[in-house]
Amino acid sequence: MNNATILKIGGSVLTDKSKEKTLKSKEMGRIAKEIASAGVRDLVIVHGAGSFGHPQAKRFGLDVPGKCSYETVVTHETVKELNRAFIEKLVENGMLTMPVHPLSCAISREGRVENMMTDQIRLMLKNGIVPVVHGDVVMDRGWRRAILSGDQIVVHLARCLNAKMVGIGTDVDGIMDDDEVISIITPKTFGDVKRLLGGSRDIDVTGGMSSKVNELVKLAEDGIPSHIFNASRKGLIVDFLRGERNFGTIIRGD
Ligand code: IP8
Repeated sequence: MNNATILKIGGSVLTDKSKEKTLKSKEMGRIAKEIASAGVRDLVIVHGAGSFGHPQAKRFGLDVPGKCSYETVVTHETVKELNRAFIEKLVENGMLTMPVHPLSCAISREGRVENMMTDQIRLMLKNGIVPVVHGDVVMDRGWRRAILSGDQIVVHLARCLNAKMVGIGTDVDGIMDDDEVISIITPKTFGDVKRLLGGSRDIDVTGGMSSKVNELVKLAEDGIPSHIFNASRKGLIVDFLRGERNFGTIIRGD
């Protein structure tokens, strides 16, 4: 398979990260409508956890190695609530979607994804279904349990499915140099860009923009380009899905 498009919608786009477990319902509806209206085949959606995972993971200490407690389950169930809410909106807009929960099909080693079953995702795509995956708590070989970010999942799936394009919908216009969006980053220019990358304004146990771009540059080195853009701006998700590339930041090989 090399036709898959992977679209990540950040948790800060779907939820209010300043208030625990708070959906941006109208935004979620608008985003679902945009995705549905683009009508692309072989689409995999991945979403972040936002206020349905980060504050809980921080409070329960899940961002550092430790035992598998009841709180681990609570955090997983909380991200699942967000996943269900998003799927409902996608279904309301006529999309055939199915949830994929990484806790049940992925494992990590010291916080890095080690293995994720993807046969079910391939079969979903073959049957015209859009899998909706998310950042999650997973069982970890070294740390017992770990937080696996949607960004790591995006990169892993992109490699497994040999994706043709990866879109990262965030709440910023791309990678910024002062007020200017950097339109292209390559492995060669990444060194200069690193100093501009910060963490996250809100609680974020998985590292914010810096770790995101790091992962995407490695993906670009393997020949899979990605596109960081502002999914909070109306119309850009449709534009991305229809192949327009004249906005945001493209990360590609040389
Ligand atoms: O928002 C984090 O996923 P992300 C998952 O994609 C949890 O980094 C449970 C905090």
